[in-house]
Amino acid sequence: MKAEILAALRNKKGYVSGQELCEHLGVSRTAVWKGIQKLKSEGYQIEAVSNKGYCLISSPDVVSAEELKSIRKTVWIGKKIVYYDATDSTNIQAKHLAEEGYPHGTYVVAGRQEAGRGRRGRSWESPEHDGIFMTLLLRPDIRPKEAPMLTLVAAMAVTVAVRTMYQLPAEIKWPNDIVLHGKKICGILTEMSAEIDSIHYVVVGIGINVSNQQFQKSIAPVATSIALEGGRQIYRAELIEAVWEQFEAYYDIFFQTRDVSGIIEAYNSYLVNMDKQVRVLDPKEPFEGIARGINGQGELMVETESGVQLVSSGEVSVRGVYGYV
Ligand code: BT5
Repeated sequence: MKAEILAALRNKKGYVSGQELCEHLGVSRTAVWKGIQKLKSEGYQIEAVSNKGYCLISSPDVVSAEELKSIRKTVWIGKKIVYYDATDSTNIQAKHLAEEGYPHGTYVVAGRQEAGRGRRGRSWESPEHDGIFMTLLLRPDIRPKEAPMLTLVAAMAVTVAVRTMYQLPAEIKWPNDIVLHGKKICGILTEMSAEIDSIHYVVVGIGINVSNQQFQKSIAPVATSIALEGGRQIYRAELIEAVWEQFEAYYDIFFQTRDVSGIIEAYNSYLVNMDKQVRVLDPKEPFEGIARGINGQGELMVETESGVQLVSSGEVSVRGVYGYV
């Protein structure tokens, strides 16, 4: 009910009469009034004027399923949204939901994570209210070797959403970090359940530092948040919606060819490593070279003395020769 009232208030500029709300939602005036009181108690500023009705003046920075549903503009992402105030990891929860049969496009979002995860057993700092912690469940008809490219699709979505909403120069550090002014604001963790040639499901986890003012000592030199880099008043729900809208757009392009050939140019234009000397932390053997952008398979092309090496994502990290980027 709250989500429907919110959506109705948002869809109409100016006032919506109580009568209109009752008819639109098919409920009594008392039910509408109760819904409005509940929203007010959660921090929504709603003005009520006799003979005119209700008007939404401002929304608090809440992330709840109701809030997200009321601003949803996506086509297939978020038909089902599962919200937790706190959970271990949204990737873990998304995998449980996948096993229970939840559909393609479902996403999980949490107020905080108690065991937020990075790649290769690393952890993701996930303090309450300061960040976005969410995971999208996909059941794509693609081959397992194509799934890591979804990390690149997600990186494009976050980068473009942050640039558009806050006019900040977000860049991509291949394959799974988004950086602002050289420090990390976002990490992406893509995991899948698959057989040799078919995928059961993929989960794409995205963590974004939104209003963090500080970080634990160990990551402070390389981590930052949108607020610390000058982002205006941030409503996490709006940013979540913007990321998913962009994700749908880039996913469509990806899905047409089952590769990232359609986004190479845009991706490379945001690539922080482009034409820079990088150190590739390959678990087998680290090496250095100059990053020359991605190819259609999402591999980073690194020019070395012995020729161009193609680095596939997954486990590998890339560093600047003098630091993090
Ligand atoms: C990542 O791994 O960057 C992937 C992070 C994905 C997090 C999301 S949150 C929603 C979903 N649910 C999860 O449980 N995970 C996903 P990796 O490239 O391995 O980087 C991890 C490293 O980043 C850590 O070892 C730290 O050095 C650093 N780090 C940890 N927390 C950070 C933070 N909040 N901001 C910036 N850097 C951080």
